[in-house]
Amino acid sequence: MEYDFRAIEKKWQARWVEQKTYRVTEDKKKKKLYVLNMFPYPSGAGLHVGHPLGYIASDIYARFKRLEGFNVLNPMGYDAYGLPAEQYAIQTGQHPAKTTETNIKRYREQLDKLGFCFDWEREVRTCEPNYYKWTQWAFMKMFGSFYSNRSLSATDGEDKPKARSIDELAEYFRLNGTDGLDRYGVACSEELTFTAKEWNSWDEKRQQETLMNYRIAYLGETMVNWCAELGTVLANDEVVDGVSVRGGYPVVQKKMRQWCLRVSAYAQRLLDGLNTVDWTESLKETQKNWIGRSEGAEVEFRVKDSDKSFTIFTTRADTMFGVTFMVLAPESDLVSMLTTDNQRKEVEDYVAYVKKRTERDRISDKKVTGVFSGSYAINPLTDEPVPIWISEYVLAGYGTGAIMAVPAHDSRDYAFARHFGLPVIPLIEGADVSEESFDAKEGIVCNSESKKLSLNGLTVKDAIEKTKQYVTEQGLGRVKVNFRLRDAIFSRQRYWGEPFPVYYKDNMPYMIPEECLPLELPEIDQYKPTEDGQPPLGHAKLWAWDTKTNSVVEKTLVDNTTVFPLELNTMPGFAGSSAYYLRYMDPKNNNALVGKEADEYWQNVDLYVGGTEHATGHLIYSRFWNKFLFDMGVSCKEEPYEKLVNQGMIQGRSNFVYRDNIATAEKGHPVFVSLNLKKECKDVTPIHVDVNIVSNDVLDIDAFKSWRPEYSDAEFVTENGKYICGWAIEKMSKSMFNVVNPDMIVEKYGADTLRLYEMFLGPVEQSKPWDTNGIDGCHRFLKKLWNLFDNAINATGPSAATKESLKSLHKLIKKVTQDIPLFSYNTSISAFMICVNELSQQKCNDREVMKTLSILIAPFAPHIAEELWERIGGLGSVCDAAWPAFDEKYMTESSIMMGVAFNGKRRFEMEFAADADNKTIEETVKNDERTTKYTDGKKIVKVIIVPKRMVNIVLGGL
Ligand code: ANZ
Repeated sequence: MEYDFRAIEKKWQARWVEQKTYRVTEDKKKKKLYVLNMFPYPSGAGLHVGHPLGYIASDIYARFKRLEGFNVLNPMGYDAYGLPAEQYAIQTGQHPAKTTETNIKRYREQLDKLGFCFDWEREVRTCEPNYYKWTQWAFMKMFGSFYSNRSLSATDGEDKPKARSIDELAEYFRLNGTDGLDRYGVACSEELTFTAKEWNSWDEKRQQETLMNYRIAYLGETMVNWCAELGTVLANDEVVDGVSVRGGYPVVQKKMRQWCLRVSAYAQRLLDGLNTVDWTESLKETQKNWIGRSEGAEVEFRVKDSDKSFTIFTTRADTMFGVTFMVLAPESDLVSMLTTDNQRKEVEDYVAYVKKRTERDRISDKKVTGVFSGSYAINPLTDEPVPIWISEYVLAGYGTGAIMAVPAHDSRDYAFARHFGLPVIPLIEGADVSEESFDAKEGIVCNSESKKLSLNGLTVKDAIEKTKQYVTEQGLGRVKVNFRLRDAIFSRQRYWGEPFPVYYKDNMPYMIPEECLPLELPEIDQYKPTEDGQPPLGHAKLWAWDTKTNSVVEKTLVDNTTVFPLELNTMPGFAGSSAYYLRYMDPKNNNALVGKEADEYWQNVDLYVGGTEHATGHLIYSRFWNKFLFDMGVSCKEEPYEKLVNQGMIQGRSNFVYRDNIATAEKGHPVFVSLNLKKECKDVTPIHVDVNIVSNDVLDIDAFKSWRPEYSDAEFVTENGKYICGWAIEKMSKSMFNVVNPDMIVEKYGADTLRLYEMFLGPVEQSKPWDTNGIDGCHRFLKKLWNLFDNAINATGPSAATKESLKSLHKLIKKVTQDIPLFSYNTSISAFMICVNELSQQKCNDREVMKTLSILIAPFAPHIAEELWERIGGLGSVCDAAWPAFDEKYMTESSIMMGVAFNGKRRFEMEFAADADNKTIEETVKNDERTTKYTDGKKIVKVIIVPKRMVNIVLGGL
């Protein structure tokens, strides 16, 4: 029988649906295992062969674990909100829901063809109300919470850093104001001080505004790239040189009130959690850098001839003797406070210049800019005045937005001092102060002595400690840990995202009642911002909240007494992807994001597979989100993803044709020369050709002509009748015409071949080029496997596995069982190829061997495995079989073959027991008839035995 992969794959895909083979329920009798792929954004282009790489890798693992007896959850869904659908809507008027639906359908068809073991009953789509209800719900809980290191109720004794109800904080303010609050480590945007009396005298609005400073989801003033002409906020990469990429309109930095999430409160826990998960070191390092923990000190500097002072953050308190100027961030409130009248004009011009620069420009640009404020600060250790400057290299959002500058030991300060002619005081003995030699962490401190403190002779480390201690004792400052991790801006001026469950009363936000969730995204007729610069939801007619009926009503009814305007921003892309793994555990639950039972059973994700592009954004936000839900008692594990594997990228293998420009000009029509002829041409231009009309680097000329009609009259100079294309490895992209669609491969070779081949290309984590040319090898292997079974099925009479066959099989069991947990699939596949070759040579037709073989191949090539399993007499689905155990006894050799040589000439072979000793071997050889023949009466002088290989008999004379 032929290997008819098309019929087989169709049959089993239908059978799996019909029999609900991949449906999974919480089964307490079995151990759980949760495998998760980063869910896709369903783009219009569909899947290319690079996309399924991770899905195949995790599918193999999921199937393997199921065979090992685990109850495996392997769900799939769609990250369905996003910009491309919205942009398409702006261009064409097509509702993004429609585009998204069409794209999802296409994805699903493509995914279904690849034979994944997804439980589609658990599918989630982030744009569906019954899903985003829980995104809105979590946001509401964050609004209702603050974060502190300890509980504020003294009797409680609870001591854990976590999110707590904002009511607890309001109650504290009622009783104490902010008095004593610093003992609890309460996270906030700004340190506030007020008394209980003040708090109690404030109206609701003032109290609400104050609480906003502490909420985990809060409205905060943040800097955005504002483009007045486009009426919208732009992302950093939409702005170049102070103008919008689209339209070239001016963009300025503007403070805007936006929803933010206090991710920074969780910085330490996000850092600590990395010690408990099984991720690669490089990924952990990326996260650590992003979180950016930095231990230092905050020190107060007085302003000369003034009662004002300001605080700076430094990690090098030891360098205070080398301070020759101070620098403020241009956005800092200190700027207007410290600028003298003489300098005001110059400072204002400078601040206006910086407003046009994005933070990215400011960090990456090496240009030195700045302006003197006119004021001086007093160095608290030397009592000497130093000038206060303003410069964009100090960022407003980090530390205190003000620094002490030590040009001898910091390269940015050095560049600044050189540019503006400020002094440089070296502080390390023998250190050469130049731009290249700032790293003085190992040196001995000098030039650091005053009446107050002496650091001379100390190491840098000791000097830092001594200074910190002095500063703290003298009340000049305090030890401070800073994190680079910022709060996340959570508002987007877009349509296609989750609406906020928020209405505004007297300009303050209020949540709609929890039982009214979800608040559904309203219909609008235009997807652009409004004329007056409101986000697209400004176009919605039915978008106001009636507090009497608790329902959405016409905007015209807003009276600001019972009917209020609803929030016009929507949530960003990462909102829906932050807790989706929890929803898969219990996707249909209408009463909770995830029910207790499901959560306690599935716990968290055992294996998470996805791309490195999510190493910071998604993985930070979703870990934060999960920790918050953990604090709320919703998720039972602090860390959502135990093990994480990043699959590599599949690069494209592009093909080229070569235009001979001279011949083209001479003949008046395009002339293309084959690859190996091009060296004879003086002037050739390589032109990308669609890889789908090239096979084994041979061009389908007719297909090329119809693909590019402008070349329909072209002449092709071939080699042996073939036009050979050149090739190169490039990014897989439409513009390089090297995108390989998996549908075509499936059509031609079948999904099992595609699955095997993607894994055979190389280690899962590595990036590697796609090369369709190699796929035949994998396909041939499956045919060979098929034939092996075919022979066994057609064989008549009883059969028993030979020792060799059992050895081949058990070698394979051992290899595959070891390789799969290491994601070393390419080596597993090589082992399969070797084993199938051996079994074919051995003419093995033992049914038990075949049965085991079909179980082993099932994770990799599930369709053919099912078919073979059924044909060989397996019961039910091969998915429910048990993974075979390998037995060492089949692998040890019971006997060995050794060559027998006479005077170095190999004459014949003999079999010995594997454990035979040299004496037995020598005796057996001597007694063999053939030995008598080859000795031919000569004397045996010596017998040399090379263990397990050779017996050499040295003969003497007669
Ligand atoms: C004096 C000094 C001397 C510094 C020296 C460094 C080296 P990390 O490790 O990233 O926390 N700094 C503080 N706030 C800043 C801001 N808002 N924008 C730009 N720079 C800022 O870096 C902390 C150091 O970066 C601080 O220590 C401060 O410069 C600077 F030899 O103070 B340092």
